[in-house]
This record gives sequence, C-alpha cells and structure tokens, in this order.
Amino acid sequence: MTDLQNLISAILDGDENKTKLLVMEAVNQGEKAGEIMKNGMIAAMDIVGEKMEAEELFIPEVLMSARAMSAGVELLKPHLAASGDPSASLGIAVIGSVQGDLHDIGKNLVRMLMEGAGFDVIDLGTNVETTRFLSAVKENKATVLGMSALLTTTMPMMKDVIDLLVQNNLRDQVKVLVGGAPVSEEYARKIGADGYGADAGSAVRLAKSLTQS
Ligand code: B1M
Repeated sequence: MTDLQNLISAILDGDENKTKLLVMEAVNQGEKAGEIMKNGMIAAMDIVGEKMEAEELFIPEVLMSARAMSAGVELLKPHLAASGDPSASLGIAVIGSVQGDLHDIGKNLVRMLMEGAGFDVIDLGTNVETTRFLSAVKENKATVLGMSALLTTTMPMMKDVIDLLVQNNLRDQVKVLVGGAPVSEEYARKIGADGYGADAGSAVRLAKSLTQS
C-alpha cells in the first residue's frame, strides 16, 4: 500500500508536475486507480474544501489544486476506464454540470467511467442551460441524462430540467441520474430523478442497471 500523503500535499500545494509524478509512481507501485483517486485525490479536495470554507484558502489557490487534481485524473483515466467493454455500446448518455455551476471534476470522473463502461457520452460541459439539456436529449435520443451540481444554489436546476422533460413528453425516453456533493438520495427522489450516484462508480453501476432493466 503506497503512502498517498505526499500526493495529498502536492494537490494542496497546487503542484501539477509533482501530482502527475506521484500518481504515476503510485500506479507503478501497483496501487489501484480507484484507491489513488479516493484516498489521495478526493481526500485532498475534501481538505481543500474545508480550508476554503474556513477562509484559509482562496479561489486562486483552490483553482491551482483543482488543476493539479485534473492533471492527475487525466493520467489515471486509462486505468479507471479499463473496466468495461467499449465495443458494446450501452446507448447515448448526455451529461453536464447544471446552469450556474462551474465545478466539473466530479462530472468529468463520471463521464470517464461511463465511457469506460461502454456508453457513448455527450458532455455538455459546465453551466449548462436547462433548455440545452433538453435539446441534447431530444436530438441524440439519449437514454441517460446525468446532471451534476456542487452548490446548494444550483441544485434546483436539476428539477427545472426534469420538469422541462415532462412538459416536452421526453421524460419516459430517458433515465435521469443526479449527483454532486450536496445532492442526496432523498433529494433525487423528491425532484423525480430515477437515481442518485454518491460517487462516480455507483453512478455508472446505476446507469447500467437502469438502462438494462
Ligand atoms: Co467550489 N465550492 N466554489 N470551487 N469547490 C465547493 C463545492 C464548496 C463545498 C467549498 C466549501 O465552501 N466548503 C462550496 C459550496 C457550498 C455550498 O453550496 N453548500 C463551494 C463554493 C461556495 C464555491 C464558490 C461559490 C466560491 C466563490 O466564488 N465564493 C464558487 C462557485 C463557482 C460556480 O460554480 N459558479 C466556487 C468555485 C470553485 C473553483 C472554480 C475555484 C473550483 C472548481 C474547479 C473545477 O471544478 N474545475 C472549486 C472547487 C475545486 C471546490 C471543492 C474544493 C472541490 C470540488 C471537487 O472537485 N471535488 C469543493 C469542496 C468539496 O466538495 N469538498 C467546493 C472532487 C470531486 C471528485 O468530487 O465533485 O463531489 P465531487 O464529485 C464526486 C461525487 O459528488 C460524485 O462523483 C464524484 C466522485 O466520484 N458526483 C456525481 C459528482 N457529480 C456527479 C454526477 C452524477 C453522479 C455522481 O450523476 C450524473
């Protein structure tokens, strides 16, 4: 078991090069990609979040940590996505961070794992307008819609999108999956989503089970 403390420190320092080096070192030492992600990188971002809340870190530093984390995630991508059979498409999934929300690290992780599992993923990016989700589902005949929200103020956008799907008679065509730190199973049920993913792995398992049932 590799000591991931140095990786956590590199992300906290926003040191992109050191982060990449330590991720590769951990991979080469046989550490599982999922462990590196959970106990190294996500653990580091949790500390960043605590420090941000306590006003010990400010946006420029948080952005540097986020960039370091994203660079590490890119390196882990082939190891994380290797679990599925990409030759067998599981259908089209549209994914994005909701209107007003610029956070995309978690959403990108979900996208990578969904691609690895065999979904054709259309990533609409961040700050996605409610009507853009609707048109992407319609135009691409998507069978999964994934929405990510990291702010309590942007969570209600998920319900707006679901309401729009209902109004446009598209709700039965697509399984709606929601996630992000402030979102919960209970909230997902309340707004009429089909499922909630606490993390990227469970989100993908759920997307598979919802579309194959
Ligand atoms: Co922001 N931010 N941020 N931030 N930021 C949080 C979310 C916050 C909790 C920090 C804090 O105060 N403790 C807080 C929200 C408070 C709240 O609403 N209750 C906050 C705030 C306040 C803000 C600003 C308002 C700050 C300001 O400007 N004053 C601002 C808002 C900008 C906006 O969106 N309009 C802001 C800005 C930023 C940065 C741009 C600097 C940067 C984002 C960079 C980027 O994403 N490219 C940033 C960051 C990095 C964070 C923290 C520190 C880390 C988020 C992260 O990437 N985590 C965050 C604190 C925290 O969450 N610990 C914080 C790692 C990532 C892997 O986890 O995204 O949760 P996460 O994804 C998980 C699961 O949630 C799940 O899978 C992933 C893991 O496997 N998941 C899904 C996610 N989406 C899913 C979708 C699914 C299923 C599962 O289905 C579709």
